[in-house]
Amino acid sequence: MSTLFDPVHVGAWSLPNRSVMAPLTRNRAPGQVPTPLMATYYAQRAHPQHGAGLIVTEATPICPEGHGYADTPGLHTDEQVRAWKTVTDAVHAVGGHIVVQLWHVGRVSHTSLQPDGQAPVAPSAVRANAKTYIFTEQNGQTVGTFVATSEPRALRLDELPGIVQAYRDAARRAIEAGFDGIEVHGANGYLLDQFLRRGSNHRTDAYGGPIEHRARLLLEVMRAVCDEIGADRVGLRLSPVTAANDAQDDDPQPLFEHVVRQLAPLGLAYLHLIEGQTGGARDFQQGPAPFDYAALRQAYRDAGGRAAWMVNNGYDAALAQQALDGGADLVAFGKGFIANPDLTRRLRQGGPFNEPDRATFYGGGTQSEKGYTDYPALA
Ligand code: 8OZ
Repeated sequence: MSTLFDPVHVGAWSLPNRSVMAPLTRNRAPGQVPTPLMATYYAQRAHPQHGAGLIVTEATPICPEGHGYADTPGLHTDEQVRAWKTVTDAVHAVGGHIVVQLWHVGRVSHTSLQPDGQAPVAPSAVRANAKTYIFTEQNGQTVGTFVATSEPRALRLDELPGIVQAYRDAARRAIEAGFDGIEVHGANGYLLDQFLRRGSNHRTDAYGGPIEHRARLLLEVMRAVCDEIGADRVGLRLSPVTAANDAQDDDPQPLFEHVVRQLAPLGLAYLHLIEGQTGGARDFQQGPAPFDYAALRQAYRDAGGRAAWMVNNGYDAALAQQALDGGADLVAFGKGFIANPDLTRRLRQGGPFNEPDRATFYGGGTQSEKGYTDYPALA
């Protein structure tokens, strides 16, 4: 039987343990460029025994239109590539592994964050009943506020190859920036998830309607990035039942089983499943029945899929061991890694755990170490 603390081969990587730092948006990259403090933050969490066996970065937009929140770091300019290189160098210097999560927010954005104040792009012109995070000037001070997302415009059919190309370009830049690979963000109601689900995809062309059509863009993106950097350096995050960002589908089981069956021949490094409501109830349900994650994995394995199976959402040491005993390969921890740079060591010895400070999850002063790099490791 494997434990969280045993090494594992995943795709192209030999990971020292099975504990993964989940992708975590922190809004600490002014001008959309990674900072030296971000290098410190990730390196603190990269120790092969005490920290994460694999780090997945915060969600990182692949193009200017892919941004939907203030001060998130992109991967679409040379300056961003150079800045990310200092992050990956710092992580590799301590023996860590790091992949970048490639993100396009689609309709979960605000005109003030879009090039020339344009409407955000989406499968269909349907506004998300969701909030996004922007900075505004109030009395000479910059204040972060949550605001309603803007009305999007539907992407034209002839624009979709450009979206696929943007993912491909970002995958290439990820390797230039020194990342060990990428994770495609297919979860939480962002662009690729918007195409998957009936609530946000009302298209009548080859990218809307039946499951096979709604899954087309995601699958084209996955094939493109695998072709660009090798499937053994590529993961994908999915959230079959989340309601995050107004994600809605009335029958997710056949939808996601179709997706994983189609992914099976690609030879991905890992599949990353958010179980239940992102950051909330693990038994959250959409559709006619509780989602059957075991059936999803079986559908993938039956189709010949060999990727490592990563699980996430509300895990502690006991639940993680249960998941590994049940056939999962990797467990991702979010809030635990915000507050504990040496979370893996603490899980192994049963604590103690620093408590995360919610007030500093987002923003919190781009140059400030508070709630970011000042959580102590055990002596
Ligand atoms: C929290 C705040 C902003 C963005 C996700 C990228 O839910 C996010 C996100 C989370 O995947």
